[in-house]
Amino acid sequence: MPEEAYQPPQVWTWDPDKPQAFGNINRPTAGARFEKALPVGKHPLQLYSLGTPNGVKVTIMLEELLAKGHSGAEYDAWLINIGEGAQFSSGFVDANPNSKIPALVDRSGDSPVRVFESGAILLHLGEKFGEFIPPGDARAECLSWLFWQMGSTPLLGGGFGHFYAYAPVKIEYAIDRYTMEVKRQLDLLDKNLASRQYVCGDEYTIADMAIWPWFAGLARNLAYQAAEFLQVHTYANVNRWVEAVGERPAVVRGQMVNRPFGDKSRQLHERHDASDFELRTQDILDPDESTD
Ligand SMILES: N[C@@H](CCC(=O)N[C@@H](CS)C(=O)NCC(=O)O)C(=O)O
Repeated sequence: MPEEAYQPPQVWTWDPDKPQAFGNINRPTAGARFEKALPVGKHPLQLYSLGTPNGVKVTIMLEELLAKGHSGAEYDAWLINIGEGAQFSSGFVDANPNSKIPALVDRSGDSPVRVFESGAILLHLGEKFGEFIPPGDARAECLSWLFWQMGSTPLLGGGFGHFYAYAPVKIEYAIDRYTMEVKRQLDLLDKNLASRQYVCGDEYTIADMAIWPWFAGLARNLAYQAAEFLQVHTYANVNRWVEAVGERPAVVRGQMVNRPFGDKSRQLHERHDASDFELRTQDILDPDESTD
């Protein structure tokens, strides 16, 4: 391995002028950077999010609950543009002190309850409506895969995706390290899905909703344009599951919510009513530019 030029100093200091992907928003401190309240709509659930894999998990769950007839799952979805730093407003930090989407405020009770971390939001909603978390022994399997996702995909996104697609320099050591881990994750999922229809068994659960957006992104070459590099097509069971889950109408709708990029007919920046999917997509609201 070539000798590295960089030698870490005794004490790290932040240099905001160093080239860094997402350098305009990243700082080594937490907390609000400006005063701004969050908007509040008419529904019991208020979601503050963006259509990234972590955001999409929750909109899929809400659309699945509504498809099952749970009117209490009606929600207002507000767009949080993380590229512009909207996650650092005082209102958002009140909803999620970690300043990352998604954040949910459940206003169905006497006082608002904030829930942050997508896994916690899926659990909160699953328990609240008694759906998509199987009872008995299967519950432990479901929660195990849910928490597997929480622990594993930061290595996919923050590790592999960052160094393969975003870092200003291509570092072979970092790309090798995280590629090895992502291919291991793909192989693990593929082996797991060899004997079951869904991640936890033959029932579709919150674990599928958590894991699917990340691995569907890889399989469909939407995440980091790395499908060929990772040879994702060779994981046949993963691809079969990606297709099956992706055909669910709630999954199709969930991916449209809070999505400010891609095909305009698939972009629903804010969602306040079921009719918005037909009436308020960007190709209708902003017809002048037909694509991106
Ligand atoms: N573990 C968190 C991860 C959330 C997360 O990383 N969100 C990203 C977008 S996918 C974000 O908001 N990033 C903004 C930032 O880091 O400033 C979860 O599952 O909710």
